[in-house]
Amino acid sequence: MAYLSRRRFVQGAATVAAGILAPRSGFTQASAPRTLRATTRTIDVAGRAATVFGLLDEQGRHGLTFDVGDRFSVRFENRSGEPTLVHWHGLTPPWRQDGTPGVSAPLLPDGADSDYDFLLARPGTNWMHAHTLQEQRLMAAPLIVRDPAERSLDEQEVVVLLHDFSFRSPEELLAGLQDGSPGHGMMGHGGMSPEGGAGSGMMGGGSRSMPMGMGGTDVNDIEYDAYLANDRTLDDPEIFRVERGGKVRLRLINGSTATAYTLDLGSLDGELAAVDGMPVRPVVARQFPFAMGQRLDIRLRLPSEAAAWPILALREGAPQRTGFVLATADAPVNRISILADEPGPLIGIDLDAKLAAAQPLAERPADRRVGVLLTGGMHGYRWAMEGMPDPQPVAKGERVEATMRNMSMMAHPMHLHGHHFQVVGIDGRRFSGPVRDTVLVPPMREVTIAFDADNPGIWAFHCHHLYHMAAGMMGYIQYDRYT
Ligand SMILES: [Cu+2]
Repeated sequence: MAYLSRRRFVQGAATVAAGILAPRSGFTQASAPRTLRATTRTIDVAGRAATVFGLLDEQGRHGLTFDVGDRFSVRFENRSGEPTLVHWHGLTPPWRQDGTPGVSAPLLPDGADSDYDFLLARPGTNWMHAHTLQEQRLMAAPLIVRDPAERSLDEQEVVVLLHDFSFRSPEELLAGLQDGSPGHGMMGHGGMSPEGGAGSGMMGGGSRSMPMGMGGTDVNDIEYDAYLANDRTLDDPEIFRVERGGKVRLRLINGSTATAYTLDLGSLDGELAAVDGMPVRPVVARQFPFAMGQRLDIRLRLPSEAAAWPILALREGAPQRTGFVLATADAPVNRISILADEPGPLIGIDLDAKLAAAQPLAERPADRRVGVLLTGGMHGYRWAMEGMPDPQPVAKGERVEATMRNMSMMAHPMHLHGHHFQVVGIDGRRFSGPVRDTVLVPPMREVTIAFDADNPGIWAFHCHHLYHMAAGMMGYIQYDRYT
């Protein structure tokens, strides 16, 4: 997919830079360029030092926070020691600024900078991550676009990014999946050392690495060393101090590369306000399915007593869990085990089937229908999107509908870059579902999404399971005119 000559990219970058230097009298917000630095850092994972990447702002905070209406005026400094590029997951920039290496731009060399400048037209809980195996090594951070109108709600914002962590390199994990040999890629449940995990990594019954879920579907294909919430394991969690009776807005990001969860609020009722940063008609529940790449915005009204409320993420089909704690100033926080008594629930699309977008797409017949078969399996670890040309042509102004039928035994969280889509069909049943950017397609199920082709370019359309993507479950849509 070598779409861009180096020369054209340089010209594009010069245009962006000129835009930053141009008079900004038309802008309502003065927006001095922000700095985002890709770097390395050391975190402690279960008592062992781990070197991971970081994406830090000028003040050393993870990720970036803006107000809607700001410009995403950012100088990205790659000081990570490796070539990289970062994708703004949930934003809809001009395509050259999408951060998909080999498509929107080449990888940025270590030591180089790259400038970005576009309008942030929508609020939302988004995130940023390398569109490479570096995502596994925590090249990922929150990217929050606040709505200033919501400040009057007096909510405490709690931003948490989940991650699945391995002491092994992602290259080793992928190679292990592809050759399927014991001790590569997969580790034993609870095993904290590669040596200890190698032998016990095989699940009983010889089903290679995966626990088999109900109905014979495959759930997890990598056993990780730890599951993190803001870099912390559940036995040493981040504790957010909250007020009795206070209002909290959880902004949760599943930045895991290959792990889905059920978000479990325990005794608290949560009002789901947005999925993937896009508002939904509120739904109240205590548990929410949470696939890779997705975000959940959940509003809580805390009880008036002094207490601690663990918010857990239960690993799908396995007992591991991660999370964080909301606690009033005087409340003791009990130690929480990283293992539950039971495996976490399998997740599906029941929640999506119940959701309705607060701002649905306009009713309109499709101008173009695309059919995609999601195929593959553990044998040889090859995954694919079939039945769709690569790239799939679209034209500006079209309403496009894509029907994805999962012919494999694993669920696939499917992500389209550069657009938000509405879920408009599940197994042939039409409805006006949520608007989002990543939707889970469970095994042997069919999901139809609709989007308006309003952002010319070449855009990735892929599974957000990092290793499925790396092993072939990646396609593109390409506008007929996009320069
Ligand atoms: Cu997948």
